[in-house]
Amino acid sequence: EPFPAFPPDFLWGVASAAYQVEGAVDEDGRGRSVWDTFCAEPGRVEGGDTGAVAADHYHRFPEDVALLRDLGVGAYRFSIAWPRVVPDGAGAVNPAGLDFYDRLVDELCAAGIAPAATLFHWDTPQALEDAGGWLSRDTAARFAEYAAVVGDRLHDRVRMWMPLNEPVVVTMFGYALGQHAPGRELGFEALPTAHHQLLGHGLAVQALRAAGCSNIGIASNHSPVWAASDAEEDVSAADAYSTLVNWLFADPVLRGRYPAPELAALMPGPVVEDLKVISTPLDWFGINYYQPALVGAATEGSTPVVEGAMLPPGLPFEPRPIEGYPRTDFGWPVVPDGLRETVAMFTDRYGEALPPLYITESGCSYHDPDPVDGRVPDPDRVAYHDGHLRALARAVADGADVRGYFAWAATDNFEWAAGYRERFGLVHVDYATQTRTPKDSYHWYRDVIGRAR
Ligand code: GCO
Repeated sequence: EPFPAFPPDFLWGVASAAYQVEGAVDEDGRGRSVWDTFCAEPGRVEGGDTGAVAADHYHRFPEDVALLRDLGVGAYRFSIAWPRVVPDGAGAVNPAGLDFYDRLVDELCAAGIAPAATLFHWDTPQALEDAGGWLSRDTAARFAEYAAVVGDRLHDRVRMWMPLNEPVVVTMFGYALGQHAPGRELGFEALPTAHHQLLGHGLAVQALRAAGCSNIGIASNHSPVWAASDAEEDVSAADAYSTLVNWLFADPVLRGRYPAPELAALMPGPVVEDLKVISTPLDWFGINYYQPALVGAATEGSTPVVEGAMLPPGLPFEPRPIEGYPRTDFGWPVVPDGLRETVAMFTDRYGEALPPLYITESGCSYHDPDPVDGRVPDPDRVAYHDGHLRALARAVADGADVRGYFAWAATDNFEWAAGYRERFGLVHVDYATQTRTPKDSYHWYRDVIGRAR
């Protein structure tokens, strides 16, 4: 099958996040974030790895932008570290922190690449966490203040804005299960962090608009939830799971309501009024997709686990392993059609209320060989993106309005609790020397982009 055609103005991009690539955690007045704290706690991150140096992007961004220019991407999705800009999360702004993003954005513009900025990719300022973090309603207001500061400085050059990245992961892994910073294990008591992030999102959208920013969306991760069987209890378990991981976050933004009254009832504050803010219309909606979920009814005596985290007891559902597909070296099943299915699930559910979509992330980790003669063969990564782009083309052919695809990730980087073992980049990073080597997937993606032009 020949590689499919995409609409002529389709946006080809790559993505990254501040804590995963920047390093320089103690430089130029950056405050501490919850990830600095989490990484310092023994046993939290594989191999004791931390983001203290990461891919040293803070110092090497000109080299990284040059690689992006040669790749030919139309846009680069990066995140702004809140603790660089507002070190304590509230109060004084750190001019040196803002200056860094100013330089990065200028470098991108000079390379003809549209800057696409995420405001929160999980690095909550530690001082705010100490005051309750996303369990506290105040954090939403502080987030909007920070958004206003960034918007004021960069509105003239940043072309796409995303206040939040993957709020479900922060709630589930950060506060409910404890696999991510801040490492809380609150179970369902973590639900207020969903509401407060969503409120922060809505307030930040308004603050960005007021600062003159346009083209505002969200990067939210979603996946089809397959029922383990046709049995009624499995189907309703899968529905319950999808309600929690998909619709709890998308419905408030796109419909201005929670997917179930039982969930709305668990949310703090003036929920009905907040939902008006949360559903402030967006210019587009961004989906991060990695893998589907397979879910069945809870079985007696089992201990359901999601990505290494034990779920609290008493849940009506349990995730099951997906068999019959290849797996990445991270152990994730490779299911390209799940991307088409995810897009279809959004178009079906929201119809006319759905703004244009972007795929704000998709990617895979393979434990690539070290470079030899300037080459890193990564055929499985090429196959991953090839398969997912073909699936996306089917979604577009079915009528979905998808405007772009951001491969995760530009370079190898710090993969959260998995540390540096997992490599998602199109560009290999030798962490001992910080040498960058474009992998075969980089050259493949450059050809795809080149042909599409
Ligand atoms: C994100 C992502 C990235 C991860 C990627 C691979 O959630 O936006 O978590 O930060 O590195 O998804 O796990």
